[in-house]
Amino acid sequence: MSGAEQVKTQQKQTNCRLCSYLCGLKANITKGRIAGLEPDPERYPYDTAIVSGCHRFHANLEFLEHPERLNHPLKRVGERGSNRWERISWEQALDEIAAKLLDLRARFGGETLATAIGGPHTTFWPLHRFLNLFGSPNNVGIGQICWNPSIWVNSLTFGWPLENEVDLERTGCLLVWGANPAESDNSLFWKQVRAYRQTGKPLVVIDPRRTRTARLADHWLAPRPGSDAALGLGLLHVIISERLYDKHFVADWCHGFAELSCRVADYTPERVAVLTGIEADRIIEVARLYAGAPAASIFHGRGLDQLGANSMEVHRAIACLKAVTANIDRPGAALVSEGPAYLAEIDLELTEKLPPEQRAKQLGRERLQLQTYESYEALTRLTERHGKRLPARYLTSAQPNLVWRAMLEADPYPIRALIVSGANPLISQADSRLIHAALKSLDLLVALELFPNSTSVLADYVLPMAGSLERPVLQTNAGDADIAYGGPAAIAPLFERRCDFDVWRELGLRCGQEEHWPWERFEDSLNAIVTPLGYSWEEFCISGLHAPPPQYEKHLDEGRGFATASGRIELYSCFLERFGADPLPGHTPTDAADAFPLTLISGGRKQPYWASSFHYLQTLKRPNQRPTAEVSLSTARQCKLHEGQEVEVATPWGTALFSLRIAEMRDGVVNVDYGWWFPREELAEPHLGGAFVANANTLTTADFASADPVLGQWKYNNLPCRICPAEIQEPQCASEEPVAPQAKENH
Ligand SMILES: Nc1nc2c(c(=O)[nH]1)N[C@H]1C(S)=C(S)[C@@H](COP(=O)(O)OP(=O)(O)OC[C@H]3O[C@@H](n4cnc5c(=O)[nH]c(N)nc54)[C@H](O)[C@@H]3O)O[C@H]1N2
Ligand SMILES: Nc1nc2c(c(=O)[nH]1)N[C@H]1C(S)=C(S)[C@@H](COP(=O)(O)OP(=O)(O)OC[C@H]3O[C@@H](n4cnc5c(=O)[nH]c(N)nc54)[C@H](O)[C@@H]3O)O[C@H]1N2
Ligand code: SF4
Ligand SMILES: [Mo]
Repeated sequence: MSGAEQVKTQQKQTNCRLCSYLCGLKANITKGRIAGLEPDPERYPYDTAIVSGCHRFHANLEFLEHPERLNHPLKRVGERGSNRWERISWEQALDEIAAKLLDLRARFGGETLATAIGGPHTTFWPLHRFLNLFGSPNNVGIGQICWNPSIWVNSLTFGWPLENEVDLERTGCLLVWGANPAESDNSLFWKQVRAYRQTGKPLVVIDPRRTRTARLADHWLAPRPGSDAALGLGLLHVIISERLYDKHFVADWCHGFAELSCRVADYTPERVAVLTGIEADRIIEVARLYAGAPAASIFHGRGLDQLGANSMEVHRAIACLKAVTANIDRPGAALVSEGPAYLAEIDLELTEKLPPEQRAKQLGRERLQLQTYESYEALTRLTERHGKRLPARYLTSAQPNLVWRAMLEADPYPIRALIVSGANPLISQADSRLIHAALKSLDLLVALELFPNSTSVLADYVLPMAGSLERPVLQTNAGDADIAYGGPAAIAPLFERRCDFDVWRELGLRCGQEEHWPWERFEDSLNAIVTPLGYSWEEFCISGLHAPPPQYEKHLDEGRGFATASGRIELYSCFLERFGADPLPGHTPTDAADAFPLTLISGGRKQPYWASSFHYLQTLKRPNQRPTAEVSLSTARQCKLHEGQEVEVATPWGTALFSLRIAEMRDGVVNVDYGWWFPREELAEPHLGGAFVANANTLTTADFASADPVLGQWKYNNLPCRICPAEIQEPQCASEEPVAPQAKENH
């Protein structure tokens, strides 16, 4: 580098924001532009090889400057979905949206506005703050099928959520259950799992597919999808009947051991073998391994959160497994998290400002047992004994199917407006066709987005958001632990892009919420969040991490115990009983459907994509990567299908097309990729970027009537399906490059 160039180049700390790890980076900035990026060895994940080995890290600059990025506010000029827009100013966009919202609220009440969010792409408390102050209980999230079951279960069993991150150095046995960190993590945790395995300690992977994670294991159990709760009860049966549990810990700290023993008495290994398809001996072996280790851990994932009624059940069984073996709050075992020492999300989202009469309008509350404001408040009264409060946002989020139906049918009241932020519901929420009809019926649809997509093309206004490197980031684990990490933007947002915070604040100011938006800039609010820790946002950014060392056996502190009604770990849950749900873990068998003899898993993750994100990026394009449906060799033979063939997967709710891949997995199971659409194809109606071609969610439903009443839980896994050769169809391409799976070219 020449001397002149050195003067001009400035190095700045920043973070990658292309997944929720927020890896620490250093940006080399020349003339206000990022000339290059490198991993920062001083900050998470403290290992430059991990960041360099991440495909998405290398896509950051393409992501920042991609020609398709949204750079200016857009207003629809043609028919909804015609993809014809005019560029307008921010002032005009915000004034018009706020005026429309106020008009709709005057006519239909605050509940007429819904919001839709997705995974942790952005900071969501500003959205909730706006929505609560506006007076609506209608946020559609992904909580129910991503974390909520375990957050609810651990809170009502142990008095607060457990950390899912595992202390791999000190654990003596690791169960990875319904998760595939080889594809979904691919960062520090996956590296630690591999290092753990090299020590020779046992690794059990419970997954119908022999994933890369399962290939690392010395024990791979492949249950029938949806039978995990039965497996959990079977493991408990062995541990209790062989007296492998920790007698002292159970006597001192567990409530309802006799009732649990009674419940699991029927779940003999032989019976569980029939229910799960796993041999009885292997169930016994894993139970002994887990209970016999000095400290053992269970890491669980979305495979268990997306099973309808069985999601709560399996998490209840897992909580009981941890409790009876005393694998709680000890090194190498599950840790009861602390509450945040910084300004907690619950104090930022202002749920207490949502008036009781508006809470009462929560859809489906008469049927739901948990996932209501009433249950949330009852839980909070317990956790407050330990001075902790969970954010309400995901424990009360609306059941999506009821929201889409209220848009279409105005029943029980009309929902006329939707603001989508950090989500692509047409692709990632269940029942894409229903969602499509619902979005088309609205008076106002606004998308806060980085790239045009199948949802945003249906909007009235599209607002351009700042993304990775352009905005500061702070991840607070959804407010359930005393951990925070993040860092500053490398550069100011390009073009007219803005942070999500700015949009919610500006809308708030226009909707009479002035007194509740004291911070002018996003950074000011971040400063307020970290101030209780004793430093400023700028000082926080130096290490970018607040993670005090774990405290163990906190229940032993004078008079503390667990924050439950009994003060002990509730194997038998007084809380569930109070709300009319089964107080003990159980198992709900799946009904067989003759016309759909196979079982669908809709959404095993794959690198380098993240749900529907990143399909624009050339840096991430992999030769031959296409949306696939995977089956075992024997299932392929039975269905007379071969590798690479175009296949149609059908469920009672719809069909989608994939390329067939033969994989090592349970017979009779089909796993399809999720998140697929084709940004290079026609985005206007009716094609919508191929939103109905290879979209796993045309195969799913969140129908409330058949959802589990505890959380309103629907299924993405364990769905009835069939598979057959696809009719070859003509691709519908807007560009030269044909990419849909029907096309023979590779993606
Ligand atoms: N069939 C099936 N469906 C599933 C799942 C499954 O396993 N199977 N998994 C579910 C799970 S666990 C999840 S978390 C969801 C994920 O679903 P979503 O969270 O909806 O994920 P994406 O489809 O990637 O959409 C995220 C959108 O946010 C935009 N975005 C990124 N950063 C920002 C930002 O800073 N601000 C704003 N405003 N927008 C931003 C991206 O451009 C992208 O369009 O999908 C769920 N759906
Ligand atoms: N590359 C990539 N990484 C991601 C994402 C992404 O879209 N792409 N999404 C992010 C998000 S939103 C999340 S929530 C996490 C999820 O992280 P993970 O939970 O690790 O993700 P999945 O790949 O869905 O893993 C679930 C596993 O459960 C298995 N499974 C399915 N049904 C069952 C069942 O009935 N029983 C059992 N025991 N197993 C079952 C599936 O075969 C699959 O291997 O990943 C995050 N990371
Ligand atoms: S995409 Fe890769 S580099 Fe970026 S935060 Fe995630 S793991 Fe880190
Ligand atoms: Mo998720």
